[in-house]
Amino acid sequence: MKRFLVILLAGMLLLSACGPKGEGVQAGNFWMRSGLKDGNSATYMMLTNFTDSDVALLGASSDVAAAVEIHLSSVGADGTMKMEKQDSVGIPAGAVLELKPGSYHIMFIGLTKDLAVGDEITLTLHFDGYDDLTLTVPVKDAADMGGSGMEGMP
Ligand SMILES: [Cu+2]
Repeated sequence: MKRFLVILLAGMLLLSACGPKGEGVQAGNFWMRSGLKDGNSATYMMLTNFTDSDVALLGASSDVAAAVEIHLSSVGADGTMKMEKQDSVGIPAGAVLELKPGSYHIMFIGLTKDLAVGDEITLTLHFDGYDDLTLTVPVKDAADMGGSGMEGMP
């Protein structure tokens, strides 16, 4: 049994050394909140980890903002909404991470141009040990995306 475990472990190390398995991490239902030049905005999506290893989202980049960060919104003890930058977010093997208003989101700080409904932006996601994922994200009206109750809040 012990020998079997050692072989299993060695096999897992070998697989992880060979890079992504299966379909990697896939993004779905992605959209971006409209915004104005020099203002902020956010992108939301569903990230599915199709691998049998935990994967960490380490960050994102885009040329439509001065800075792009992973944030987590939460309601503080005083009832106000706050956002905290995340250095990484883990997606367990086979699990789905939902980035949505009031929770995790990709924050765009200092937009380089106005983003109106119907525009598209390019966003690249960076993962720990897995290939980057580049998305063409449509800009949508948050009110059409079920954002009620969270108006203006990423
Ligand atoms: Cu934020």
